[in-house]
Amino acid sequence: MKLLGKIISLIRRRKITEIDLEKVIGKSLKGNILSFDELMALLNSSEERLSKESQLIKLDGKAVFVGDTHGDLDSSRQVFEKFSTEEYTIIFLGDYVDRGKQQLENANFLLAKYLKSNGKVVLLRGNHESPVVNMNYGFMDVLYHTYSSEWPFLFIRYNEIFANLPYAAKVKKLLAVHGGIAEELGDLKQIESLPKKDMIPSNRIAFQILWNDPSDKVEEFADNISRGGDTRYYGKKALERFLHRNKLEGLVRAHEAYPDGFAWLFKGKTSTEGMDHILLSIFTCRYYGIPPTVAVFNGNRMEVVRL
Ligand SMILES: [Mn+2]
Repeated sequence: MKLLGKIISLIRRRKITEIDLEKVIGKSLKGNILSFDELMALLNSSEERLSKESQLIKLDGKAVFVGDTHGDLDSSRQVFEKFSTEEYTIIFLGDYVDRGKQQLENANFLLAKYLKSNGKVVLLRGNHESPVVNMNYGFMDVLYHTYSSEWPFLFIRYNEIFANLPYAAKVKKLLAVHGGIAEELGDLKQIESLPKKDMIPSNRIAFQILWNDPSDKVEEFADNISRGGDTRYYGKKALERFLHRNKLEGLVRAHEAYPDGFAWLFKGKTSTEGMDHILLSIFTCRYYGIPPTVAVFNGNRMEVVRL
């Protein structure tokens, strides 16, 4: 009966939504752990908002693109110190948990900033925002060591929230995703109709958007030998065709830590100043021995900036 009572109490707490976002942000920045009820309120409120987001966020104006942060709270904090949400929409390209030192703090900080921001903070989904990945690369362990017997419930709950994160953002003629384009993806409308709450994810297009890598050794698509599974490489021809069909000019993605913190791939013309390639890869986590880097788009010009 004791266990049943506990389960009922946990289920009831799925309804708590009253939250002090400043307190969550302050605690996260100090590395303090949120109480179970604070955390439930944060996750419940996040789910309520995220479940209503389109899978493809459409934006105009200035934007900052932030690559993988993987528990690097310092980088996430620095982004907000350097770039104001009054001027920019800040688009995080996924992979908030696993690997780094402050995974819980980073995820909670970003969710709170998202809730506070009225659309000026966008959190896209990465391949690590899925239980099949974050049970193996650190996040589940962090929950286990932080929340004692409540950890399995929280592990599911976080992943329920992650499964509501959108897959793509469009800023003028640029598209932003975590990994890249997918083999069966022709039209942007297919992104808009991707299922929400797809935890694994089981949808093939969603899966490849999160996992695929660009390669200049491939023209169209090929097996991604470095990642395996059903992941693919995509080449310049495939990307050009996709961009052209959707009246786009470039792709901004993360997912790979290039030595400089960024890489330009696939030479080609765009109307964006500073952009003579059609793909920009960006990475923002300092734990890979690379300089954490973001991409700043002022509406006409793209610039790569180190944090
Ligand atoms: Mn990734």
